[in-house]
Amino acid sequence: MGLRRFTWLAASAALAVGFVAASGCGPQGSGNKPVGNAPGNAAGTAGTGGGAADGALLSAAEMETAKDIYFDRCAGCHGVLRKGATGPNIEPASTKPKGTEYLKKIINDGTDKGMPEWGKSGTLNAQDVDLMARYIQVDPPAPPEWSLKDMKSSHKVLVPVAQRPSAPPPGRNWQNYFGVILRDVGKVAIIDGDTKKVISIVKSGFAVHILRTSASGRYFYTIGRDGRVTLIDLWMEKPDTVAEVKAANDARSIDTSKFEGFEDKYAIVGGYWPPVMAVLKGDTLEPIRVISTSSYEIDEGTFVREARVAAIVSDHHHPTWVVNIKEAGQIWLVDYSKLGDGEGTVSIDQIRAERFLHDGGWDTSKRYFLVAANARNKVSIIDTQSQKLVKNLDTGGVKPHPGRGANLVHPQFGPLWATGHVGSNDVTFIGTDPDGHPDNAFKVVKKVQLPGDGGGNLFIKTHPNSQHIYCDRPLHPDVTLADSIFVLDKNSFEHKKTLTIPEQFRGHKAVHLEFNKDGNEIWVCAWGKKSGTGAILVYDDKTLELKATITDPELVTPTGHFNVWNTVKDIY
Ligand code: DHE
Repeated sequence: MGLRRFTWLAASAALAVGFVAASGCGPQGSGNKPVGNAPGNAAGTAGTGGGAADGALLSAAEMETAKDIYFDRCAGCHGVLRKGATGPNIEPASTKPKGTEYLKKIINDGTDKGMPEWGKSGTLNAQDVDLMARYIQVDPPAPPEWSLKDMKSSHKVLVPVAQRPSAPPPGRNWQNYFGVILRDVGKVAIIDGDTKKVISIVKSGFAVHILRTSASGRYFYTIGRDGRVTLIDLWMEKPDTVAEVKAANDARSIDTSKFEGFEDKYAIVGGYWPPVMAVLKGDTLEPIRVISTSSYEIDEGTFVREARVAAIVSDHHHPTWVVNIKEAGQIWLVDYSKLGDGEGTVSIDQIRAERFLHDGGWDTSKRYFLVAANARNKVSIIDTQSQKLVKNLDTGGVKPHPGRGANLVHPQFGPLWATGHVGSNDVTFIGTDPDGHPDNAFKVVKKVQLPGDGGGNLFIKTHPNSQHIYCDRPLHPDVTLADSIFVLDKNSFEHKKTLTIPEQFRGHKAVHLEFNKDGNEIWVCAWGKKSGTGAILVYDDKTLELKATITDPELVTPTGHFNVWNTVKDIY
């Protein structure tokens, strides 16, 4: 399964193997010590783990492979400790009663609730599927920690601030650059949105998840699934990495300080493992503060070690970051105004919201933040001015997944924010203007269905200059839906057109949507396999016709793309 991104604790691996060695079961002398109970052994005599329900064994080598596959493919939804979040709890107590054959079927075929079809899609082969079905019946090994000291020792400034350009590249509309994630090759492409030319390919962390910009727009920050952050300077003639740091072992989110007076000063990384917020200096990535997010969940007050950081957004009106603590169900407003060089104070206001927070974005006014608690079918809405929860709103769909959502001003309903769903074909529109449209505020004012059964939607996007709302469906098992984009009319909400991707990219997933700076082009990633190249498809927002296809031998597995201007201003 490729390189190991996660250096698991030798001690934990040894422990896992040691448990079996102590239990004295399984084939011996092969050099690969078995993990799990041999048939006939009383399962669970040491801990809840052991072998699979039907006694299948994992050798030490299989254990290593399985840990890497689990980290790459499963941990995001189920958690490294397997207690569940977007996906269900898959600790041995839940998985063992189901048995290996049943688990293989789920891993191979996926489910209509959003579990990908890992086997059918060709991502995992039959051997891997079998291995993972057995692995999730064994106790999860302890994942490694990552301290501020570790972060500091991984930190590198490749181009000192004084040696960087003092002005933007002449003659370039750099605020219309796009940063494109090339997921499986650990790179990011910088594309000039005007010329549609790839101007730079920059190395990044493993399977970069998102890009965000500094408040000035000059820097792109990338966050890899391995917690590696790279800082890309867009003022260079050929944009390149100027600093890097590994801020966690597993991460998904990053943002920067956008409040007046703090532009480009700080970046904040959200760790999945360890579950932390790490604050970095904005122009060098020097780590200056780390704060654990392990906490007590809001349902019953149980301590959650793996309380991970999901979405982070930067408040434009206050010196705060809005940090979503997934498993705890809390939204933290983190005030960085007194942090200084890391020695000062960070104050945190904790808002009880809903468990399993995932992704979300601002309303048009940037006062309200709306985030999906996807495993609860809810959107939590907070007011960043009063620092209070407004509502946990049932979306009426299954597993809301907005990305950052889509904002529009409807002639009848006023300002609305919209989300699609992974588990159903609903697109839900929520009123966000309590002053101007109090009757609609924070209610579902409209729900429309995308064509065809099932969900599979991940991202939804619009722009103030556009009359359209665009929805992808990359997780839909039907390839003809997964490679299409669905366009809704902003006023009537009607499904206006389905954009099909060009013939040579059929079967690629059409994923993630982003407008150019002027809001007259919508860009879509055609996400194929690592063995081939993908593309960026540019559609004209007025005519809904394909306007350009950006290809390049290096454009492999594009999964997300971010326009500088729209990311700085949080336009979506
Ligand atoms: Fe994402 C956003 C987590 C799978 C592409 N994804 C996010 C955010 C989180 C998250 C918490 C919000 C970040 C923010 O705003 O600060 N994503 C996760 C997962 O835990 C999950 C379900 C499983 C995993 O192991 O990572 C997951 N995500 C995926 C994918 O499979 C996608 C399609 C491709 C990939 O990277 O593997 C994918 N996620 C994205 C993208 C965004 C994102 C492109 C940014 C959306 C935006 O417009 O801002």
